[in-house]
Amino acid sequence: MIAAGAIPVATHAQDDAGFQAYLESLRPKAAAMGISDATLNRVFPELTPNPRVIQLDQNQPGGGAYSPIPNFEPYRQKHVDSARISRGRIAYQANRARLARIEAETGVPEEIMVAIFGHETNYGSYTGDFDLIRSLATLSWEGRRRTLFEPELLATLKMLDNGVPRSRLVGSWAGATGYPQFLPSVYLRLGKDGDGDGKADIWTSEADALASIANYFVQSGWRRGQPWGISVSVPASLDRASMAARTSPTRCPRVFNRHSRWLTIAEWRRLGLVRTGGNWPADTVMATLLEPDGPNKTAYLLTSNYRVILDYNCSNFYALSVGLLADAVKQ
Ligand SMILES: [Ca+2]
Repeated sequence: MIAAGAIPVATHAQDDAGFQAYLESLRPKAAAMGISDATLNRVFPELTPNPRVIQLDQNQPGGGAYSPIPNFEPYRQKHVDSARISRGRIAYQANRARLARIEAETGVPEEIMVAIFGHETNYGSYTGDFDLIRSLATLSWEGRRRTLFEPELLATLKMLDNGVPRSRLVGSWAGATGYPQFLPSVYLRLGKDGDGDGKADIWTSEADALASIANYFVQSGWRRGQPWGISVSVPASLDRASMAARTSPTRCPRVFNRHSRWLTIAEWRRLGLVRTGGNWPADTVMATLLEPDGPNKTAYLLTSNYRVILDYNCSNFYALSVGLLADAVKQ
C-alpha cells in the first residue's frame, strides 16, 4: 500500500527534533529498569519515526461497537483449513517428545500449543519484519496509545540490554514478536527456555516458543484436564433469552457479550443439549454457550480454558479456531 497518509515533508525536521526529545525523556524510566546508558546511546541517535507505523495504527478499526459481527463459518474454513491442519500435524510429530514433557509439567495440551503456533505465525513462516524499537518508539512518541506502547518500548530496550540481538527484535508493526507473537513485556515475564540451552529464543527455537506459550497459558489459569470447549447441538426450543449473561464484562465486551451465563455441564445436558463428536467433560465443569452464527447452526460449550485462549488474543473467532485446529491436529 502507498503511504497516502504519511507525515508531510515540511514537518519532518520538527518531528525528528520532537522525537529525539521524547526518547531522551525516557532515560530515567529506562535507568529505573536497569537499562544501561550504553545501550540507549547506541540505539537512540540513529532512530527515526516510521510514518508507515502511524498510518497502520490509525487505520485500525476503531472498536466498531456497532458494526455487525460476520459469520464464523467462512473464517473457520479459511483458518482451520486442510493445509494448516496438516502442517500442524507435522509440527506436532516433530516435537512430540518435548510437547509431551511440557504437557506433563504444565497441563497445557500439546495440540493447544501447536494450534497457537499455527495461528500466530503459520508455524513460524511469517513473524513480521518491522524493527520493534523503531515501531514502538514511533507509536509511543505519537502518543495516541502511549500508555500501551511506551512500556513495550522500554521492555524491548531491556531485552536488547539483556543481550537479545537487535536483529531478533523484529515483528508486527504493533510490537508482537517471534513464533508466539509475544509483546516484549510478555517475553520478559513469560519467555521460557524449552531446549535447555539457558536462553528463551522464541524466534528460531520451536521448543522455546512452545514452552513459552505453555507458560503463558499456565499464568493465565489453564486448568489441567479440561477441554477448551466442545461442540454441541442445541434444541430449537432452548430459551436463549433466559440464558443471557447477567454480568457486564469489564474487558472486550463485544467478545464476552456473545457468551451465555455459566451453567454446569449437568445443567446443559438437562436442558437437552447433545454432544456432537466426542465425550462430555465431567458434570461439574462450568461452561458458557456460544452460537457464533446464531441459533440452529454450530454451537459450542466453552470452559474457563477458552477464556485463557481469549486472554492470549481477545477474539471469539481466534479462540474458536485455535480450539478447533487443536482438535483437528490431535485427531
Ligand atoms: Ca532455548
